[in-house]
Amino acid sequence: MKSFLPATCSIAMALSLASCSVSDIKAPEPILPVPEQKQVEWQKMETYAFIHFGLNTFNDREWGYGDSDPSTFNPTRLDCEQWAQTLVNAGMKGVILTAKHHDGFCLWPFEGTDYSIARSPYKNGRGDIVRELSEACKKYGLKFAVYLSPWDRRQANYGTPEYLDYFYAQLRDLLTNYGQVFEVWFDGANGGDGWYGGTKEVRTIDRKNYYNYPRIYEILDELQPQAVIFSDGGPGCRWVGNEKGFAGATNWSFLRQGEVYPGYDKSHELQYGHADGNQWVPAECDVSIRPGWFYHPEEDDRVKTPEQLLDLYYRSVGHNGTLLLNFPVDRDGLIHPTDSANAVRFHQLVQAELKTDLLAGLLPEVSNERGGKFTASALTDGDYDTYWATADSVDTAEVTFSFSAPRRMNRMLLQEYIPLGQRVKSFVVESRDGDGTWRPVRLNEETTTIGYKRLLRFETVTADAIRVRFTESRGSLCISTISLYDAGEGADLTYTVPTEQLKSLPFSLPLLPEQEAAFASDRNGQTTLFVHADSLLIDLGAERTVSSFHFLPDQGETSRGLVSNYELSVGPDASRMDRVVKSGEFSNIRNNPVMQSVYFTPVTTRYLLLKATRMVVPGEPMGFAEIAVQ
Ligand code: FUL
Repeated sequence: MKSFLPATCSIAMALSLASCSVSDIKAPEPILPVPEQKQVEWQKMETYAFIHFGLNTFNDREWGYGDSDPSTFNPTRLDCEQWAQTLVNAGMKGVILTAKHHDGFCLWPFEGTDYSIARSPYKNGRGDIVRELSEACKKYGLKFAVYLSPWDRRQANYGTPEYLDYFYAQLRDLLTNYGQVFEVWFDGANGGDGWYGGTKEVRTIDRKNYYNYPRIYEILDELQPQAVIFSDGGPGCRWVGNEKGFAGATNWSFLRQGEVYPGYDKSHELQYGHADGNQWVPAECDVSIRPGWFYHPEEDDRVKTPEQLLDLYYRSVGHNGTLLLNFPVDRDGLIHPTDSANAVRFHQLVQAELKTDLLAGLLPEVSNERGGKFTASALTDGDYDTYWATADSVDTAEVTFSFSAPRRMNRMLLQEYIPLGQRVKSFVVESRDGDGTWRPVRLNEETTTIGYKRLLRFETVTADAIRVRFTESRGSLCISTISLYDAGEGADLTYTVPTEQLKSLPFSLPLLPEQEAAFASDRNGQTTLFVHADSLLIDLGAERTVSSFHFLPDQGETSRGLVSNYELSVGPDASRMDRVVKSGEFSNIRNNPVMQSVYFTPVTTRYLLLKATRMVVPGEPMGFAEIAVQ
């Protein structure tokens, strides 16, 4: 181990080191923006759960229109302790409950409406699921939080200033009567149409200004100052720009203040943050364990596998974000056994892969050290709040760990000390061969930002030394932790999401060139058929009895050609497609372009016609990665 002089000691002091005590050496100055303490605490939670539950659960909907009858809400075995226990076993540190989703139905007996649990058969109208879950959380040591949809498709006065009083009253009720919450979740979605007191119309609001967010922040600061506020652009934490559960490998915890609001048209930027941002707004990666956010029985065999969840963990928590994993509670009022088993197994996999830190307690050799308590030993002491820092003028450095004998390794964990800002812009990890040559480890993503936590999966190497070269930073380095693991045999597997195995009756698309039409039936989700018209004709070749239509939207990074509202018709020949079997919306397709299904009363027909009555982006061709008729 080389010895380095603390950079802040003058040469004169160095001559008599005794006069330069540990406490003389000051911490680096923060580099703005920096997090509030509550944002640091929030980030340390790493994984927490979402629960989507409500009238939608019983009406097979993703976005209730606001007209489902409260008497359909009838979970007969509901047990919030089962939820809490499952979540603890899955390693979750907290849970966010959809107290009210877009349909306006309240899971607590809010007095301002008759559209609540008080009007349901559940506990004869005396139930309160917000209370039941908040109490179960206390019992099982979970933090609790609420989702309250600003959009309300039930309320007659939605869109007027009076609705805001109603919304603020809901917020006050939730934040006054159910104990502390760690987060408040404001959904940016606003599809426009709804029941709205029976008017059944489209209402557009100014998504940036209508809700008067500054007023909402005041209410929150008054009632629950410790809560982190989620919305597309923060201010407490931000949406990651997708509902697939991952952030970019390059991920800054900053946004340019005031630029991002619900409906921001460059939401793909949110995966990466704004490198030049001036506000600390870290990313939260939300994803459902099933394709939909609410429970649908036909998704019972499409629950994400433990391996898929593990992959998401590396790309969310391991990409400087948090993982918000949704559990669609089922119609009994329980977390479904498959979801529970997969989530618990996922947690076990994380623990198994990152079990034994090969660097624990090792003292690395560093090319620069600030000195004082900011020494290299802080990197491996297991304490996030101690960190190794370089001198003020030093923004590149090397950290080398040597082993007495070669070791197998394939995972690395790095953490910056974020109370002083996010600094690292690029780094390289290299291992040393038996012949003394340094080679970069092989991985399939860039090594740029670190932030609160960065996890790397790299091809297994057996090496007698490993080093990290920090090659670019916004200032001196402040690194809290470096850990190294051998995730075991099979750790080199690259986890890919299997293409959906969709069964279908044979069909052809008579009005389209054969080669392009094939994209919709090649069972390769990466190829998409684009139809430059507002309808798609499907020919089953002969009369068949059918009862459902399915399609996977375009799966590109920004999905194109998303159909938002549709009409599905059948008819005896292609020129007489006049019997509409179903019409409706593909709820939430913009943010979550998963498989879409339309079920209808069985009908015998040779042709089906899907008409797009509204596109998410008007004027785009309709996109179909896969189609199936059953
Ligand atoms: C979206 C909503 O529209 C979905 O229904 C779901 O609640 C998801 C978490 O956020 O924007």
